[in-house]
Amino acid sequence: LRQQGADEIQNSANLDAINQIRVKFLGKKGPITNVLRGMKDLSADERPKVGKYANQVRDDLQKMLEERRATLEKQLMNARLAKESLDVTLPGTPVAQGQPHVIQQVIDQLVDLFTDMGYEVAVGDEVEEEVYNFEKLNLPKDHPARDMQDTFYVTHSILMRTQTSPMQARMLEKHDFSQGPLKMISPGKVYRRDTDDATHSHQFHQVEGMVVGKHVTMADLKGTLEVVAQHLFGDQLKVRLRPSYFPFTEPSVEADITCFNCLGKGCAICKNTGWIEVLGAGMVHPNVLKMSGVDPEEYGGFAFGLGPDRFAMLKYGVEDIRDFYQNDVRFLTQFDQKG
Ligand code: FA5
Repeated sequence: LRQQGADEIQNSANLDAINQIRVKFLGKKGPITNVLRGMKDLSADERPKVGKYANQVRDDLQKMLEERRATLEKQLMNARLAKESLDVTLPGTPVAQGQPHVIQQVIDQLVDLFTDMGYEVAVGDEVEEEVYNFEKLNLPKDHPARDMQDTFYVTHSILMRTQTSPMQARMLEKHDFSQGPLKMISPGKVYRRDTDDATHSHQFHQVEGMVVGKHVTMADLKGTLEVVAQHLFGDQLKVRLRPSYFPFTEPSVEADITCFNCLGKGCAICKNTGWIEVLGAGMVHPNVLKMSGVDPEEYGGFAFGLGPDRFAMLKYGVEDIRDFYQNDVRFLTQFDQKG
């Protein structure tokens, strides 16, 4: 019986077979149980001998069953490990990495430049009160210059800001001039009911800049703009100021930079003029200072508003502003900082 059990155990192929063998040999209806049950019919002499032997066979079979079970389990585990093993030497699948949008890259460059020059960065809200977007910038209701910036209204007194200039009024109101001049830039999105075309978008970006203190002059404005242009486009570029009109600056100017493409010689980008218009600026209007509680007799300064979308177009030779807003990764990854 022991030999038969041993053979069957040795040949068992899986855990199910082991269980069946256990039931067959050691179960309630199995031969060993039978022998032990029949002990009462044996003589007192035979009983201990038969009992001892039967117990021995049962223990041996039990031990063999356990050993076989352990072996089979180990084989099973090894097979599973082999199947599930990872080849750590396989090259990985490259994961596409994001990057700042090209316009954000231009804004970041400007913010870095100005913070290096001691400007603070003030970020305003895209949803703005009408008084800050217009009235406090010397643009009373019914002023014809409001037509220059066709506006999306949210309610009758709340609007999507048409420019970052409201931050001029907000910062003038907040600034403590006894602590020194106000030097700030304010980048952000603005909205206008412009019809989209190659150089206009209904949503675009501006970077506002303002310096107000004692003895700030137009020469400071020109010098500052020169630094900006040269930082973005190269050392040879010059800035030219042309008279213009904004209600919140007097005098007002528009700034042109030497065409970075032909360096003033004349090409298609600058329509053969050698110059490209990049921003509006001027000396802060005394009315704007007064309305924000700053004495124009004592303090004065300059402000400018530039369009980083247009800067990015110039810098990278992008011919249509709408390309920036279509989120085509094939277009956007061209401006990968890493590449
Ligand atoms: C203004 O918005 C004034 N707030 C700028 C200013 C600030 C003047 C401080 C004086 C002092 P303007 O409407 O020209 O100005 O816009 C400024 C710049 O924004 C333009 O030079 C241009 O680069 C950009 N811009 C204007 N409209 C659009 C548009 N629809 N799409 C893309 N860029 C635009």
